[in-house]
Amino acid sequence: MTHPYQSVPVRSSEITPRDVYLSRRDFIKAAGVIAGSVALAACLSSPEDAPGMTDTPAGDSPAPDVNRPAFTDELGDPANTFEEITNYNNYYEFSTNKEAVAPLSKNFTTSPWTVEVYGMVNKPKTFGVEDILKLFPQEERIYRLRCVEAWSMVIPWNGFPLASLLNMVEPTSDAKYVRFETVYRPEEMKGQGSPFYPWPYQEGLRLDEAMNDLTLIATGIYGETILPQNGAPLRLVVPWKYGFKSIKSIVKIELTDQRPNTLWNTVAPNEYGFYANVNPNVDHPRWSQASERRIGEFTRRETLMFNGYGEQVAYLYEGMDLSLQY
Ligand SMILES: Nc1nc2c(c(=O)[nH]1)N[C@H]1C(S)=C(S)[C@@H](COP(=O)(O)O)O[C@H]1N2
Ligand SMILES: [Mo]
Repeated sequence: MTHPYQSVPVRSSEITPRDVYLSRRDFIKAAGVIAGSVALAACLSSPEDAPGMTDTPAGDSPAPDVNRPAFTDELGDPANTFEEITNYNNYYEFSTNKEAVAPLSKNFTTSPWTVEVYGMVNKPKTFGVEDILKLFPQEERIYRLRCVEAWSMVIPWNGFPLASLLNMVEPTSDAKYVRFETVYRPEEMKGQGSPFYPWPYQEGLRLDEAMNDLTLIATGIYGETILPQNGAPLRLVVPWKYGFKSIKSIVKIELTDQRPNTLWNTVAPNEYGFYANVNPNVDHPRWSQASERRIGEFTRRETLMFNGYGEQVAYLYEGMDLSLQY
């Protein structure tokens, strides 16, 4: 086959095999980017690249990144490689160490799997993952993911708009919020043995946020079935909000008139709000949100309001004080 990553732009419909990313990974290892990024306890400690820390150990000279895929988002930002996306993960059910998540989640059971959609709906339904893949046409969406810890990636997801699934169960006029719940399986997810977190992981969106076309249920990455470390078999992706809103390995979706409690808001309400919209003007109490480190890059870049998706989502917050994340 032809090599898709030279100077030729790749159509997003073309699927890229993962082996072509391997050279990129070797490059990263050589440059010490992964090895040098200290994985601190994610959301509760300082950002993984606090001001003053550098990712590149002294002595390594930054080299031009020739292996960057030609896949780009709508801003022209190149996608991160499959290897980056699948080896640097926040997933506290497995580990608070980003590089340990991939090996620890390797044998996680993702089949059979069902998702129960219930609550304030006319047609509650429990979906098997195989039904979901048949019922909803899978699209490719290349989105930026901005973690609240001030690092980011560009990820080519495969999935479908959450709105398609919600429309099928018909929310009643009383429904105002959507609550999501991750599987609770402490035998397989050792992190769920930690008493410091209120397991299972929960998240929530306002119904209109959930219905926005950007809001995705992801089932794949780079055209491949999503791997356990990224939230297999299906996870939420809300690209204009901090990454912790994008809950992984969902088993329950509840329509409700009550604003859901979320794991991070419960653990540290003064640090992690319900809305959690990416906002460079509102600092985290312990670090700045004005800039971020794109995984694989050597200099920081400015963080964009709503992570660059303002045109699509600013209407949701008209009249709200955006300096309040709660
Ligand atoms: N169930 C669950 N979902 C989760 C998390 C988690 O620890 N558990 N971490 C969140 C955080 S903080 C981020 S930044 C993203 C990371 O997604 P990725 O590893 O696929 O890049 O997942 C989010 N979803
Ligand atoms: Mo995050």
